[in-house]
Amino acid sequence: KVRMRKSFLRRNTFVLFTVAAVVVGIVLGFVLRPHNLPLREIKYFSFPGELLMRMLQMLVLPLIVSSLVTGISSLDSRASGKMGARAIIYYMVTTFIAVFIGIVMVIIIQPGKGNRDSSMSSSGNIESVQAADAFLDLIRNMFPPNLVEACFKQYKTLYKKTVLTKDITVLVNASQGTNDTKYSQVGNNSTVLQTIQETVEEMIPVSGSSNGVNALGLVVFSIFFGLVIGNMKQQGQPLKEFFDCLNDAIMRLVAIIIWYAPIGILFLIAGKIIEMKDLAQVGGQLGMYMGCVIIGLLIHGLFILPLLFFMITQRNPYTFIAGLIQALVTALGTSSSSATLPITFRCLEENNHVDKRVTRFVLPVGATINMDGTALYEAVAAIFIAQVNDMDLNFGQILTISITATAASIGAAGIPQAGLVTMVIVLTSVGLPTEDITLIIAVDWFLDRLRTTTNVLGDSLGAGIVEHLSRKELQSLDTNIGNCEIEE
Ligand code: DAS
Repeated sequence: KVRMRKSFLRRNTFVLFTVAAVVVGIVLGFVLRPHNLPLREIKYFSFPGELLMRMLQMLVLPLIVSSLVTGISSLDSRASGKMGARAIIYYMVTTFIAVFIGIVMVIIIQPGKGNRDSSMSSSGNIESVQAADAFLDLIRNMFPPNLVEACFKQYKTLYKKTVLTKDITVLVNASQGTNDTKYSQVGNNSTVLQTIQETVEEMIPVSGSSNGVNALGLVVFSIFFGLVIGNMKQQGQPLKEFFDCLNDAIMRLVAIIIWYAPIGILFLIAGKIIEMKDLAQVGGQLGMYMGCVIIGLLIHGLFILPLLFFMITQRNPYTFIAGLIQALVTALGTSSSSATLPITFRCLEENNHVDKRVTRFVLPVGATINMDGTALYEAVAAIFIAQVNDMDLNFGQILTISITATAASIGAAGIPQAGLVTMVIVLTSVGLPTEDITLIIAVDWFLDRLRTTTNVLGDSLGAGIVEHLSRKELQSLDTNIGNCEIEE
């Protein structure tokens, strides 16, 4: 009883500590904001948050490989096949529901209708990425030619063609009708431009750098590698034990980092609030567009996904979500599903007691290809841009947007503003001007946090659903293991 109370307290201490960090971060941000801190100070101020991002990103590569190889090799091919099929069906169904919600919202609210806000202007020469090219790149990224080095080059193909225009500073300021000096303190580059350039550069890392990880390539390799080791039976035991031990070691590192997480999140949120543009200055159309995305994400994340979870598992979804608070807050603070992955593992296994054989299999896959928030956002943004251009989309074009938004969300990496960059695929597929991405750049950093949180929520509820649907396979595996132990 004492032990139960202790772990209950420990868990709640963590959650309260994390929630307190968010509140303090928001208050601190708004208290310091009026002081117009120069960019240098903001950079220093955000440093603790950057450290958290790096600590978590450092774990992504070993975590994805060790958890997938361990998770899949511990299942027989029949069980992993069934579990994988359930996960993929869940991902496809929830992503299409998210896109449908987004499309309904943007058609009802019509944020782009009417004359273009004077403050919204777009120009610049963002090269479009043909949908077919992007699809081939997506498949190509699944099979990195040289595993280690190519893992750091996934974005050279898909994103090198999406060259964000250098005059975004002007566009961003114009889109908000301000020539905010704060953003011109570092020469020509505004903070927004810097953020975007850093994000895009993050996606096009120098080979061997630790920035971008080709999660898609790693996931595909680890799935096949895990299946092969699983079929090697006794001969594969040493490898199985190695990856199992590696996974435990990585999760112990997570247990240490999780103590620092609230501090990092505090400074990430405060730093972003200090440097953010006044959202109040955002023009009417842009504000309506934001409202569309936010309402859509809330409907999907707080009603549709929990309803689906309850219908399948007959469990209270909100109790399950309460156990995910730290992961959701980390997603909000980091804008990165991949960076949040270690915390998502810990919340599901420690707080919600989801079977590790399920989390190790579905979480790395989900964090890479299941992005409901991103799919919803890309569909809304594409139709918003069509409305701003007074372009009436027919049913076929809306269907095309639904499909390409889903594909683009699968192709988007779990790193900040990945959904903004893959948006060019959706726009190109229906002939919309890709340079109009610059209309929505100014508010993307804010919406990115919300859609990343929705992505992590979808992955986590998915793990709970897949575990429930696979309980027969898991029980028979436990029985087999039990029988083996008795025989031994
Ligand atoms: N930031 C991405 C993620 O980590 C989502 C996006 O950019 O749309 O899930």
